[in-house]
Amino acid sequence: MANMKLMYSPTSPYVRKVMVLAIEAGLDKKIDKVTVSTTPVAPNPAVAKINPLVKVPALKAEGLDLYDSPVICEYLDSKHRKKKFFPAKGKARFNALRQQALADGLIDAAILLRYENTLREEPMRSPAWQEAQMKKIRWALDQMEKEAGTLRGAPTIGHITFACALGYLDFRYADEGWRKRRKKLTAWYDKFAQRPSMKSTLPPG
Ligand SMILES: N[C@@H](CCC(=O)N[C@@H](CS)C(=O)NCC(=O)O)C(=O)O
Repeated sequence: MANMKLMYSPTSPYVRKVMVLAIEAGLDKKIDKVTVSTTPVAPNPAVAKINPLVKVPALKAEGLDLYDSPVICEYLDSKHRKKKFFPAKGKARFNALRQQALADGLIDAAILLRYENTLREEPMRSPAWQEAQMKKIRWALDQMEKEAGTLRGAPTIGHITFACALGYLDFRYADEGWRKRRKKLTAWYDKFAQRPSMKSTLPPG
């Protein structure tokens, strides 16, 4: 298989999901990373060529243009012979997909909030809207704490997405102190974060 081309940003938690899975699967050497910057107010034409939604990650592989992170992760999972990160069927599969959706949803709220705080002009910002996004983050965290005791065994896409979401909160929302009153999730994350795939994809700074 020829090398794949990944539209990449070192600060994107969705890109991090893709890279963590690629490293865990032993596929990272097959990925050429193209570092790009793209935001809703400054869409990057090079990203638009692959993903009309102009978001990263976007992957070019075997003549396919692939986005978004769940699709790219599932594609990569189909390209290795180790234990799969997407369970093949049954409850295990749908639980892992739901956990991915839960943690992706947390990231979505965190990113929207960051765009509001950094890209939208001050007079247009809405405290009620900001608070609503923050509530989603906290509710998602509470659910993740409830599930932390079940996160054992070989990592799934659910585990990887939980970890990337929590890593993003450490990176951009350290003041939120998500670890407070979430002891099980903290213990699970602190261990998972020691994996080489997590350590080598830490966002800069
Ligand atoms: N659902 C997408 C979300 C991707 C996303 O929002 N990426 C951000 C960077 S962290 C982005 O490219 N934003 C640019 C924009 O929203 O225009 C995924 O899972 O890949």
